[in-house]
This record gives sequence, C-alpha cells and structure tokens, in this order.
Amino acid sequence: MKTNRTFTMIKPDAVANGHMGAILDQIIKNGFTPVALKYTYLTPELAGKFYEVHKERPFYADLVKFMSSGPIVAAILEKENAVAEFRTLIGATDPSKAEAGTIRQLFAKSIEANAVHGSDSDENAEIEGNFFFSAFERF
Ligand code: RTP
Ligand code: MG
Repeated sequence: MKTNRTFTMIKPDAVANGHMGAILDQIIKNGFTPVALKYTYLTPELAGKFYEVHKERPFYADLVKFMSSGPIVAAILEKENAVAEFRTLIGATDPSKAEAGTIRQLFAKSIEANAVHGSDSDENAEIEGNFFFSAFERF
C-alpha cells in the first residue's frame, strides 16, 4: 500500500474539553506523521463552506454552529493507506456505536460533538488539506 495523506480536525468539543494533547498523542502513536499542523478556528462562513456537501442534511445548520463555536486543530497526516486507517482509528460517527479504544469512543460526547474529523477519500483529503494549508505550511 502506498504512503499517502489524510486531513483531520480536532473539533471544538475536544479542544474545549482539554483532549487536544491526548488526541494528538493517539494519532502519532498510531503511526500517523503530521506534515502540517495548526491551531485555528472556523467562522460560520468557513464552516459552512467546509461542510457544504451536507448542506441539504437536517443537521447542517447545527453542525456549522458547532464547528464555529471555538478553536480547532487542523492537520494533514501521512501514513500508508492514510484515509481508511484514520477512519478506523477514529471510529463510527456516533460515539455510542464506535469501537472500544477508538478516538471517538474515548473522547466524543455525541453524534455531533464527536471530537474529530477524518477525510472520507483521497480526493477529499487533498481538497480539505488545501482548504487550510498553503504549500509552504506543509512539509
Ligand atoms: P466527519 O466528516 O466530521 O469526519 O464525520 P463522518 O464522516 O463520520 O460523518 P458525516 O456523515 O460526514 O457527518 C459530518 C459531521 O456532521 C455531524 N453530524 N451530526 N446530528 C446528526 O445526526 C449528525 N450526523 C452527523 C457530525 O459532527 C459528523 O462528524
Ligand atoms: Mg464525513
């Protein structure tokens, strides 16, 4: 399997609850190498744009409000088969259905405030990484 990249955010709930360090630790211990990293935030406009694919979904307005409610950590991560491996590490969207030991099972409180984002395809990983990082901000 070739080494490739995924994009993640540590969401406002996990930053506010003090889990930023523990989550980064889990990510790195599980073999993901950050090649770009920043502590930042999304305005409602930017959160709306980032999650535009969900704009017809009933949870969209709430999701935009939640994702712009506080600071986040954004990162591009490198590992073999990064997208699939990272989604395995974070677990199911709904933390009550996430496997034991996954980041969402350990740190998420609800289906919305679910601690982390992980890209769902190589193509979206590229788009999402470009949303946050310029060329000179990534190794
Ligand atoms: P993500 O994109 O953040 O990595 O999460 P995901 O693929 O596991 O889930 P997705 O279907 O893409 O949903 C994006 C985010 O929207 C919120 N959500 N809320 N209230 C609800 O029923 C609901 N469903 C989804 C979550 O924050 C989810 O991660
Ligand atoms: Mg998704």
